[in-house]
Amino acid sequence: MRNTDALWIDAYQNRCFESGHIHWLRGSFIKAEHVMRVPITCRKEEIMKKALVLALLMLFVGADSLQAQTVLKLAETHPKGYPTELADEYFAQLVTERSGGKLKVEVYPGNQLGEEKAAIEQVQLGAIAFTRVSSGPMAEFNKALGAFSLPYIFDSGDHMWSFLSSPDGQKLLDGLSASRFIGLCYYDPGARSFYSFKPIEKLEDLKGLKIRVIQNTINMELVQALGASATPMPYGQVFSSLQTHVIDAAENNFPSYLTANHYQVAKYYLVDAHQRVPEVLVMSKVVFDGLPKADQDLIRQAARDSVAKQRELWSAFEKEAEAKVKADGCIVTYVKDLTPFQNAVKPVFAAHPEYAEVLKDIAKARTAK
Ligand code: GTR
Repeated sequence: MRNTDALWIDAYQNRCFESGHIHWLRGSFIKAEHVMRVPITCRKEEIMKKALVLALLMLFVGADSLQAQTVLKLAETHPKGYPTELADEYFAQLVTERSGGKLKVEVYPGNQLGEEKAAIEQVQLGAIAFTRVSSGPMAEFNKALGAFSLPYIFDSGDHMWSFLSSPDGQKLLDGLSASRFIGLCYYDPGARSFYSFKPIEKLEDLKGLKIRVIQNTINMELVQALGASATPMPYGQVFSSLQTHVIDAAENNFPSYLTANHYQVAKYYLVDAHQRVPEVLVMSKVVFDGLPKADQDLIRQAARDSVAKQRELWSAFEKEAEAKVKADGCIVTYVKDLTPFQNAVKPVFAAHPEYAEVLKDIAKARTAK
């Protein structure tokens, strides 16, 4: 036997061993010319087998899942079907489609990944890629965003969007990178107002109430300035706290009041629209920095493109939610003259001279086209 024959036998044994056909060799001398043929037969079988396995895999799991995919999680407080959640889904769909399936954004609604503060912390660390949250809790991580919690600073949704869409609004979003976030876009938050199971129809009715707030300094000061006491707590605990009278009141927009079922236990809603605290879609800077530039651009663009969708969904659902709670018997009172409220909160502004510049920009946006 020549050396080359021995090599062939070796190769043949190895292949057949791997494919479970070693018994073919036992006790028999294989001539070189046979060996030359046999391994080819054996390889063919293997190739056929592998092709069959691959075809079955494609059939059952789809060709997409066989390519390398980066899965990015997105944490959302609201339940499935809420306007911000639908916007997250739309954003996720754009990212998946535009990346040809290379990037996959998975949306986790209903606090599955934790309450907002915990989700923000995990995004900052890079354990979660994205979260859609209110800029209220974000202010604890990036002080500049606290400006949005100041009361009565926007006259209307149009005024707010005029600011958010301006370079000054973009500057606040971009400033998030200093706190290890990428501010991707703003979503519409509607207007926040107070509600309680006690009748509230005017400023004096708020006096002495224990009101739940989103945890941040300005919210605490705001509620105190109105003569009430502030109880910061996560969103997910508000319903049971109202039900068991741990708190007397809370404050939010009509869609949250409805979908979190607060309207069932706190029937009095006083429309003072004290805040419009923009929703933000943020990404972990650690995760963002680890992606190729093309993917970073794709994500930024998909987020920008999801804004119109969210605003459209929001505007329809805000009206629907208001009508639903009224139909359910909630007593909704609209404040006619905000002056006493605005006067009462003056100390909050006095305590925060650091927001003077941004307040000028916000005032400027009032008249901007
Ligand atoms: C909602 C907001 C949520 C959450 C909640 C709250 O309006 O969309 O992200 O911040 O308020 O009061 O905690």
